[in-house]
Amino acid sequence: MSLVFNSLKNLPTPEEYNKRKVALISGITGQDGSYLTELLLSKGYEVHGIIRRSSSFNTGRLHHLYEDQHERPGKFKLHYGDLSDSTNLVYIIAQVQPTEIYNLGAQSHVKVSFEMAEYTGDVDGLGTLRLLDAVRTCGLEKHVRFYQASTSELYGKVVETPQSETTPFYPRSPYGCAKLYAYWIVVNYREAYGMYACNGILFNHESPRRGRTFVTRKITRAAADISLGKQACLYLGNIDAKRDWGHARDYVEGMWLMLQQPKPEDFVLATGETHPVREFVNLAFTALGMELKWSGTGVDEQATDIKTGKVVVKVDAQYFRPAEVDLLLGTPAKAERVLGWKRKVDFPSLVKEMVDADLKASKSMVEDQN
Ligand code: NDP
Ligand code: GDR
Repeated sequence: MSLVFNSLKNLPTPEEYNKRKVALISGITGQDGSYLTELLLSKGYEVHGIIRRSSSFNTGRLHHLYEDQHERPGKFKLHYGDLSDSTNLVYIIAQVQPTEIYNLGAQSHVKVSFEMAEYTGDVDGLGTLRLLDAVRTCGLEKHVRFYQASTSELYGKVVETPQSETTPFYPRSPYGCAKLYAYWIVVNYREAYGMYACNGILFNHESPRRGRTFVTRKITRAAADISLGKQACLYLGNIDAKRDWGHARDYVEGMWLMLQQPKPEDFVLATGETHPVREFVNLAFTALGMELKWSGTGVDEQATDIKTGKVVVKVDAQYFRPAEVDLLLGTPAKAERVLGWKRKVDFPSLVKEMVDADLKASKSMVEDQN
């Protein structure tokens, strides 16, 4: 702990401290972490990320940036750590002395959270508390600006639409419940200790870097593979669920804007549009020159490619969740008014960008195999 006490002795004044631009990101290896790192480096920040030790390679989304850092030494550094390890978090914060912390680290898969409820609560809920307390242990609570990756899953069961900063919460999964704790502990530390801490209540955001088990990426990868004859059929769960889908690159800009304001507040980032999973499926296959005809109902529903007569999508009950969030539709009105935030990518362009990227990747794998 001597590092912490040394860091306290050498602490600059708040003015000196905040002249520096040093960001610490948990969850840097994820979809949002990679886009946020690109944004912050482009703005001249020194960026530090917390990565988990893994027996397999987990820094693929950062590879291009890591290569670059040889050209910009000292601007980008990764530290081994975990949101379940308090001492490690204190050590990293004492070493880095960040001016901004973005807490993106989480077990972020809603369905998995039903199978790993305690772990999800520990990392997504208590992990946020550990990070906030690490800031206080280092004596930085009046210096650091803190962003919490809150989520539209807090709304869960529909109480009202569109969902805004004042809509009551009703989470529907262990993930949603863990994130609810994190949301309130951020509000509490802001009020109790005067910390600059914000919740970004972000609706679903996707990209070609989206994890492969989330529905959008699962669809675009499978559609690309099916169009090339590498896969026969895509199996999905509830295709009637509706989501408000934006592009991750637009949303990380909103995260940064939240930490540049005169006072800390919570903001929704959303598009103001909602679409069923089925519509995403139709658009993805259409982008690849296929046209789907749906038949059957419930778990017997399926889609046939009109041109070939082959069944290319089937509903499979194993992908249904014990409790579902049927409809998400947010309003970005406050973020647009206060932050000047505006999303740039619309829904059809998002689907197209993801399909094109997966088609290209799938084709290059075909060529590799030949
Ligand atoms: P990802 O699942 O792509 O990334 C999650 C990140 O958290 C990964 O870097 C992962 O590391 C890391 N992580 C997981 N467990 C731990 C742990 N125990 N300690 C430290 N790090 C850990 O998520 P996204 O980038 O999509 O989302 C970022 C954040 O925003 C998450 O908190 C998510 O819950 C939240 N969110 C996401 C939305 C979306 O639509 N994408 C919408 C609203 C909120 P590893 O690579 O090693 O697995
Ligand atoms: P979500 O994203 O649960 O909204 O959480 P996901 O893409 O997993 O599901 C969206 C909707 O699609 C339905 N669905 C399927 N989902 C998956 N993953 N796989 C399937 O085969 C499938 N078939 C249908 C789901 O039931 C659901 O209704 C994401 C995560 O990024 C969270 O971390 C984040 O907080 C929220 O978005 C906002």
